[in-house]
Amino acid sequence: MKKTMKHLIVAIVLGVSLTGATGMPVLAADLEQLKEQGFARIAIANEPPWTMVTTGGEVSGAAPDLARAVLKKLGVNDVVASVSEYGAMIPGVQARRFDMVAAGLFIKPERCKAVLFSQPDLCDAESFMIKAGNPLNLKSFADVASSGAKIGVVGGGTEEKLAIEAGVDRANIVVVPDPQSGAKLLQDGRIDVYALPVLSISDLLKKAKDPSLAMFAPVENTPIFCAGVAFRKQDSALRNAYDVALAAMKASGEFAAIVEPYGYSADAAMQQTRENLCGGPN
Ligand code: 6CS
Repeated sequence: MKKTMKHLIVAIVLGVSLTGATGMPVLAADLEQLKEQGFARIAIANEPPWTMVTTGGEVSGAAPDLARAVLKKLGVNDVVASVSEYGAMIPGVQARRFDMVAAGLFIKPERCKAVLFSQPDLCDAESFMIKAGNPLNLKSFADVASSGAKIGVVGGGTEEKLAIEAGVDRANIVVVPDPQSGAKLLQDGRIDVYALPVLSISDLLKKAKDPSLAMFAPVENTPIFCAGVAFRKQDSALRNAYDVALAAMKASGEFAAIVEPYGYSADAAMQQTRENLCGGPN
C-alpha cells in the first residue's frame, strides 16, 4: 500500500512540477527529470535483433537493452518503449513524444542536423532478402533501379533513401508498415527484393524457415552503417551524460557483453565515431 501511495504521490507531484506556465505538461527533458520520472520514454521499431517487443509487451533487443543499462548507470531505472516507424522517430523526439530514440537509428549527416546522437553502439552492413538463386541478380540498389524490380523498405529508413538515390522508380518502392511484413510480401511475390541490415534479414530468414528465400549481402556500394541513441538538440547535457556512461561500459567490457550476444561487433562500434559518421561535430 505504502509503495503505491509513494508512487501516487510522486505522480501527483510530478503532475504539478511537470506542468509548464501554459498548463501544458512539460515532459522530462533532462537527467534530473528522468530520474524523478523513474523511466525514459524511448522510440523503437520492433525489428529484431535491434529492437524486439513480445506479444506480452516485453521490450528487448540490443538497442533497448543497452539503453536500459546505460540509463541505470545514470540513475534512471527503466525505459518505456513506443513502437514507431523510422521516419517518425526524429519528429517524435523533437516533439517530446519520446525522450530518446533507441532503435538502431543510423548516424547519418542529414540526421545529425536534426538530433544529437550518442557515440556509435550498433553497426551492420546492408542486405537484400531475395528469392533463392537471386533470379533477377540483384546485388545493388542500382541493379534494383535498372531491373525495374519492386523493392520493399521500412518507411523513412535508410534503405528507402538508398533506393531513391539509386534512381529506383518511386512506383517500385513499396513501404512496408513494419519490418516483419516485408518478408511476407516477398514470399507472396508482391515484391522482388526486401532491403534491411544483415542481422535483421538473418533473423527474418531464421524465423521464416522458407527455403525459397535467401539473402544477398553485403549490398554492393553501400557502407557499414552504425547506429546511436538520438536525443533532442536541446538535451545536450543528457546526451553527454549518456556518452560518459556508454564510454565507461565500452572500456569495462559491459558494452560487448550486451551487444555481442545479439550478433553485433563491439569493436566495429568502438572503432567508429559520431563525428566521423556525422561528417563533423554533433
Ligand atoms: O536507421 C535506419 O534508417 C535503419 N536502421 C535499422 C536498424 N533498420 C532499418 C533502418 O532503415
